[in-house]
Amino acid sequence: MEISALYHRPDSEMAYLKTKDAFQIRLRTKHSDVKEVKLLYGDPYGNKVNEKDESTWEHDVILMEKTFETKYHDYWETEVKMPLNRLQYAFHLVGNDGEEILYDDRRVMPYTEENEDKLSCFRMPYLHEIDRVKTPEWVKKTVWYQIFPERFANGDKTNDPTGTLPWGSADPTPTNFFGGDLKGILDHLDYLQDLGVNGLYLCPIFTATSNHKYDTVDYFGIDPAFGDKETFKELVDAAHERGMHVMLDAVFNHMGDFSIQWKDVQKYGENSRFAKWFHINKFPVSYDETENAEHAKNLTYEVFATTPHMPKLNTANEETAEYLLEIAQYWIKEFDIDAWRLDVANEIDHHFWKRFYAATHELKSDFYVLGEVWHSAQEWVEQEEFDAVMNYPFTESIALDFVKHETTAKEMVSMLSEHLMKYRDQTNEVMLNAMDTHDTARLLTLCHGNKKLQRQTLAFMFTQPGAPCVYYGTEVGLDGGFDPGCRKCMIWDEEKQDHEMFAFMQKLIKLRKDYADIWSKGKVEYRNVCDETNSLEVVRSFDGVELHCFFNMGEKALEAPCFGEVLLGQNLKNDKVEKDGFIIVKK
Ligand code: ARE
Ligand code: CA
Repeated sequence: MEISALYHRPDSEMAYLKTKDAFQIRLRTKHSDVKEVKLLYGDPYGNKVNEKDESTWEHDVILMEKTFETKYHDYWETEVKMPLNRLQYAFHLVGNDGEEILYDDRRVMPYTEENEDKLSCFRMPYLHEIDRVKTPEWVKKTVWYQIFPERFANGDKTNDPTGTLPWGSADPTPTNFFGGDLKGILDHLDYLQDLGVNGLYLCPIFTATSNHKYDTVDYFGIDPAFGDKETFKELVDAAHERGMHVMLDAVFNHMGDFSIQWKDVQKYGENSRFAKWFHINKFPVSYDETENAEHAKNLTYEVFATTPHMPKLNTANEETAEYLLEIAQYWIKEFDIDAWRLDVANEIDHHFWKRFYAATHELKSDFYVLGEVWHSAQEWVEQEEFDAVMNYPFTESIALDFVKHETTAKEMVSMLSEHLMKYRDQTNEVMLNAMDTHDTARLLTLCHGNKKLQRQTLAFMFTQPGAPCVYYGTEVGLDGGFDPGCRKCMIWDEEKQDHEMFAFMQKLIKLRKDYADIWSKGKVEYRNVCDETNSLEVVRSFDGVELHCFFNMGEKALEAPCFGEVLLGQNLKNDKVEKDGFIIVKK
């Protein structure tokens, strides 16, 4: 047995309170190396002295289930309910080579009955509910719709900035405007309700100079080109009436260089009352228009990426932190928003995010905090900083096989499984899954216009743990390359809308909401994964119901009916679909 591949860590995603009385334990072993794993578990104070005056540990034994297999590892899981809120445990493994071992907190021993009484167990000293990672239930039933406000709908021409172009009259550029605003969103809530989405994720709406508003000038103001606070209040209230939640975009890593704070620093240098608000290397601050990595090295102050227009905020400075925390609370107290998406979240200090999480949850206990992190993010979600992150590593793995064919079905399943095992179940359940966003090329363009492939890929994503997010316009056939190409004006001309795609998305979203518990909380199994045909079956099961979904990602398979296509047919009769694609099995 490959003992060096064994991995377990208590009080992490490997051993945690899943619900207030169910304790989840995972063990990692080398792939295809171990035949059986038993968990020995019990009360740390469960030792008894037997008639021979020997101390024996009274414990229970439970067989662990192999739930995920990846290219290099197998994952074994079990759930234990403890009469007392404390637990110690160890693993008894049987290798395919017949070797039997005990694996505990300190060592590996050959398995013998005597050694069972010599265990130095892994320990969860006390399972405090207050320590449990909790995530908001409503997010598990949410299908998000991401809106780039400048390009969704122009509901009020009186607020159009100078130079606004006629809607959809030109390709988007980093600097042009088409007049999208909050009124445009408000006017189309019925449309969104008809589509079926129940979560609105808005890109930044506060006063800023660019068309994307990530260069904030005033966090307490609605950008005049987007409307005013009355309209925003009306929008949030109308969304709530429709059972929709509202998530705003908090851009706290940097401010725009037209902000009064940065203007003051430029004018007064180190005597500015905001001198400590930023990461300044040298006074006076100066920049020229060049935006390149080489230039960034010589900047007198730190910026987002390499753009001198986004000076980086010093969130470790008390006054700055208090200012940002006031903003975080203001939009909850005054407008009742339900969630914040945190821009460039991974580049702001953990200390600030802990304060931010506390400040938001002080006002709403089920508030949702979503970090924009494009890589593994255990350190933020395992403590009270983020509830989840934008699940790019997960969705990019899907695209690697489905869309780019750069990897095989088995490789994709390995990456998806590895990713799921990085997080507690309750965190996976509230991740935000998007095949495309305002920062990536649109899925339809990545599929080279192949709508069948696009539908299959979206359908697959909708069967996974995590709240799906539809990027505006996907449902009507909007395409587009990398930023700014992915920010085209929404298509409102019914003649130009893809109505078949709209109907498909409506059914996919309805299916997701009809079986919300299974998709979000259900057990995940990837079965019949076949590299030759590039196909697989996803089985999701919860509370006695199993959903079997079949996917073909191969070239020829695009002709075969698949889960995505079946949805169009909607042949779900008597628990059995006539066509290959989607079968409901009730135990
Ligand atoms: C745009 C162009 C740039 C150009 C710049 C010129 O994309 O190529 O240099 O304009 O001004 C906002 C605007 C963008 C703008 C950017 C800079 O929306 O249009 O860029 O400001 O002015 C990384 C970060 C991630 C960040 C992306 C963009 O980790 O946090 O880069 N995403 C957020 C927002 C953006 C926003 C900003 C940050 C700035 O979502 O919309 O940009 O507030 C890999 C890496 C990731 C990387 C990702 C995308 O996957 O792993 O770390 O994300 O690629 O590049
Ligand atoms: Ca407008």
